[in-house]
Amino acid sequence: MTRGPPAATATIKPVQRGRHGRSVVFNPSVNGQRPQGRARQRAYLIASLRDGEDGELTELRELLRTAGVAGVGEMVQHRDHPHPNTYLGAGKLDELKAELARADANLVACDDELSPRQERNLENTLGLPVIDRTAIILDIFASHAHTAEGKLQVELAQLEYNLARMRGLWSHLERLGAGRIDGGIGTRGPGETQIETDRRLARDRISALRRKLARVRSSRSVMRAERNRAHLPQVALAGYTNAGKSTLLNALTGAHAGVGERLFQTLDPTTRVLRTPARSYLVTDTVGFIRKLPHQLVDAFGATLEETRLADLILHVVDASVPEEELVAMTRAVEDVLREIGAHEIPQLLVLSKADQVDEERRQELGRRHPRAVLVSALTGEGIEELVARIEEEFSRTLESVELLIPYDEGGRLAELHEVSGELEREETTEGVLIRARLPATVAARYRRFALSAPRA
Ligand SMILES: Nc1nc2c(ncn2[C@@H]2O[C@H](COP(=O)(O)OP(=O)(O)OP(=O)(O)O)[C@@H](O)[C@H]2O)c(=O)[nH]1
Ligand SMILES: [Mg+2]
Repeated sequence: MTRGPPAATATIKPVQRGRHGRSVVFNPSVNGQRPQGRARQRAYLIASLRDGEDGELTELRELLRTAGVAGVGEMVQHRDHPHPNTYLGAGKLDELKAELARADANLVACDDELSPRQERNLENTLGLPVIDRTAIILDIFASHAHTAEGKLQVELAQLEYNLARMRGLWSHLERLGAGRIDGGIGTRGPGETQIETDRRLARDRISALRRKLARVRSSRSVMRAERNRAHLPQVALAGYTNAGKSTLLNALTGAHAGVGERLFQTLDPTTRVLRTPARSYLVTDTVGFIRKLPHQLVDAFGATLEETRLADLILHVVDASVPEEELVAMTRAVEDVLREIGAHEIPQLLVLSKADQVDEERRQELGRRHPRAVLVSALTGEGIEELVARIEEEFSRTLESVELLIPYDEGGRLAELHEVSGELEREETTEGVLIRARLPATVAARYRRFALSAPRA
């Protein structure tokens, strides 16, 4: 086991966890190989749900599987709110304790983010390490981060999560008088406690990470500025994790974005060009969303999510092979994150994916419930043409007639305009090339400084 008995765990955990942005709870793979046979980490899943909430902890199980941890049992308590001190009620905890032994669990996984106090009390009561949903998601992100920016973002999110835990732990230890280093010259009086030192180190590291991220990002915003110069309409794929976004990007653009059956396969944005007879588009695939997405991640991934915020059109991809109730819940979770990052006013197209997994009856139901949506299968190609047509339609609806005067020393603009408008009229004048074209509104706006006259509808 990676952690000591609960009493000791409380004192060493924050220091252990914070080190390289990786938690010590999981060790899902060795050289990419997952352990065979009896799983090393056998988690018992717990959740406090409100009446009427789905009692199946499928998603938590899936998150654990992605992190390389087996689920060996689950227990749900229905109550209005989780217990503020122990998450589950006292009676339920007794029941759980017996179950843990029976199921031979060596870890307890909670479907919500726990307060440091809840976590500590649970560990003390149950005698096993307890991890919460946030720690699991952070761990998955840590093992899926590949680029420098991705790694920095995850480390920042993990440190912030741990810092909150240290604070909780610190007040706890202060009360016990355990945090103070006694004896020795210079340590008496109002000296720093160990936990204060750890917190200060964590804060320093957080500041250093923020500075590094800013540097990495400024080079990425340069890349984005270059893309913007191409003046192509920007389309972003957004959706729940595992919805099929990367597969769809590949089907639309012939790209080779990474696809995986596990959650949070994609963390870094991938942008590819989609060429249609009318014009070209930039399509960006980025990190998937999930219910109760840790706010530390939303903060840390702010710049990555900006790709979505800057889009002209969002393709909201949702897995159509799941029951309607789940589909609605996932759609809502995505809407929530889009609102949180300020992308909720961008026009959206609902894309129902994995059509090959949907039977005739469900197709009709989907048609009734989501009449504006496009049903596609990236696997069989079904609906892809229609989706491209719908993307064209979205931009065509906003076409504006523009007259632009492109000075001769801005000749590069002409090629761009051809790419973005398909057909255009051009006339050489003494001041430059006069262009008459019809452009999508968002694109026209980017050429405003070359405009001869106000746009006409
Ligand atoms: N049957 C079927 N499976 C699909 C289809 N599209 C994607 N999948 C599968 O769904 C799983 C998730 O696909 P991804 O494209 O990685 O999903 P994603 O939305 O990019 O996921 P994250 O990057 O984790 O957010 C993979 O196992 C795909 O093979 C489809 O049209 N039909
Ligand atoms: Mg993906």
